[in-house]
Amino acid sequence: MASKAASCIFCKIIKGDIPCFKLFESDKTLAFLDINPLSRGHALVIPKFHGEKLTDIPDDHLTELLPIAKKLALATGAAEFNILQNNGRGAHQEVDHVHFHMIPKPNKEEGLGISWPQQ
Ligand code: DGP
Repeated sequence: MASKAASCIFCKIIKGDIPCFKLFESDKTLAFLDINPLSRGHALVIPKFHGEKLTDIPDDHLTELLPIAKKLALATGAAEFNILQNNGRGAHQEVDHVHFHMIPKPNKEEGLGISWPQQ
């Protein structure tokens, strides 16, 4: 697992070796904007613990992920959004480090009034 973590793009983002637009950070969790967004505000929430699939991550490294995804969804003001978490190539996982997508759907009338929370 250690050698895979060394070449993992999200581990490099966690270490600061690759830049990202950071939305939230704690000792166990990082959230940042997706480089290839499906909508404005498309965010990724990841555990700092490296694991390819959800089943590889200890429970105590998972506890913040959904609350942070929820907080980011609320911060976008989007009335509708998707939370996605892919495991394995057949399930459309491209990056082998567990991540939750938070993908807002723009509000039909108001657009997406994003005001990101401070850390
Ligand atoms: P998935 O198919 O669930 O593994 O989605 C991986 C997502 O990761 C995809 O939407 C694009 C995003 N991504 C890949 N590389 C980078 C990167 O270097 N920076 C950021 N911010 N996002 C990335």
